[in-house]
Amino acid sequence: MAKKTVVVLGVDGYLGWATALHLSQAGHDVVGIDSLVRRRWDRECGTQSLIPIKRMPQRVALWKRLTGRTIRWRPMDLCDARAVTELVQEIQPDALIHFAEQRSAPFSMIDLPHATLTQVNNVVGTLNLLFALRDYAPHAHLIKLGTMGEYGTPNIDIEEGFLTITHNGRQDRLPFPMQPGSFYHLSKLHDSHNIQFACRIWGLRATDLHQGVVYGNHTAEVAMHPGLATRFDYDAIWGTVLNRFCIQAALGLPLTVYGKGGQTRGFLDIRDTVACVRLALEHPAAKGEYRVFNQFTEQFSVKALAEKVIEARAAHGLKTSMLHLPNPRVEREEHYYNAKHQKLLDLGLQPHYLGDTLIESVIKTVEQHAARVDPVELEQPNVDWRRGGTAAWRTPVDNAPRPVVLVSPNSRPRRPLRSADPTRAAQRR
Ligand code: NAD
Ligand code: USQ
Repeated sequence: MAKKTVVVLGVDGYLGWATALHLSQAGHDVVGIDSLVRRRWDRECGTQSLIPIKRMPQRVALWKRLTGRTIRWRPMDLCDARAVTELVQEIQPDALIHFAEQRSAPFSMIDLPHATLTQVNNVVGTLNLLFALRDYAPHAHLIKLGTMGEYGTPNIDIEEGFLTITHNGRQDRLPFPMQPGSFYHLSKLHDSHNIQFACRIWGLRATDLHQGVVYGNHTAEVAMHPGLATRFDYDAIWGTVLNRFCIQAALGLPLTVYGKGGQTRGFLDIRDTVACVRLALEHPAAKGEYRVFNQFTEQFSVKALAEKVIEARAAHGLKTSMLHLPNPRVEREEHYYNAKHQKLLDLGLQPHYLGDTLIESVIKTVEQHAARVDPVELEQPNVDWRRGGTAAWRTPVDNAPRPVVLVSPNSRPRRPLRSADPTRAAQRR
């Protein structure tokens, strides 16, 4: 495979960092871009990665020391049109992998400013890229991280981006009908429309990876050294569901299933995320082509996921419970779900399916960092789709303990814990 010059946008994030390492290790020349805004949003929300992550200059220096490979790190905001244009003009990339967005559905539902921030950051950043590509690198391949959540949960099979429809005796292949479930998911759909339009009118080439929910924290490269760790979110705003369940299980807390738990989603291991991106990179879209790959390997209901975690723990004689909380989101809790995901398999993806070993390895990682856990984050959701953020979503100004907002009739009030308490965490295990 010929070496490519690849710009990874969002390189400081959970998936961007792991992908940059994977592509660098595969011999590609990687330029890493990030505005570090996610670290600022963490400070605003009072959240942090469970696993400590180094600063970008330290991470790339360590990678160089361990492997001799260079990742060219550049701090940059994708919403700065001039900077994006200059970058594309100067680097002349073969491909750009675009992870650099606000990616939390709850964050986008806190209030009007957060919905606006999400859509402006995501849509404007992507538009800046599209115009820079039109003017300075029209042959470059844009690989954009979209989301399975763009489709919603229709009562028909979900295809990979397009659906052939016969209507009044005529037939056409049209974009699959979309029903996103948050202002964040809507921002991804707006991006998809803009990218598809740019491919059609300017002849750009793009792959929209409609990715499911990612779990896990190890890839071959990340595992080389603790200083190469990628971030791992577990809180109620940024933490994704399986990562949260593993942390709750590790601390002996109940697994927080929202509503009935029949909500079904596509899931994948982070090792498959980096493999899928590499497959898309090494098999580019044609000129003028906008293609969609559904990027997940298995589908589960939230309740089935919780049961898997409970079983994995039971195998070690540990009892874990499940707590059904009133659903803070407006989403179907029992529905049909059958999403196609063939195209990446056809390109050679060899999936890592979810098993007890993975759950146990995540739980082991959690145990190593248990002292950093803020249990309040694991108890109750702090953003409601109907009412927005509760008083508990942001960092308290005086750094006093945050009140625990109780929304479940089954749970008893707990003493609020603001900062990590190693003794209590150890007692829970
Ligand atoms: P993340 O928050 O860990 O990383 C995103 C990175 O992008 C952060 O480092 C942030 O600072 C940066 N960023 C955001 N806006 C920027 C801007 N305007 N300019 C420059 N940098 C900016 O998120 P993640 O979990 O790594 O997700 C990456 C992408 O994958 C997102 O687009 C997300 O929508 C998509 N995705 C993630 C998941 C998942 O389960 N994590 C699933 C499906 C899709
Ligand atoms: N859920 C629970 N309990 C929890 C947390 C979540 O039951 O403690 C449920 C939610 O109600 C939802 C499902 O789990 O039905 C998934 O929630 P999530 O927070 O894991 O994922 P989501 O908000 O959909 O967002 C994540 C990423 C986002 C990405 C998306 C892929 O944060 O960037 O786009 O997964 S997808 O879900 O396919 O759209």
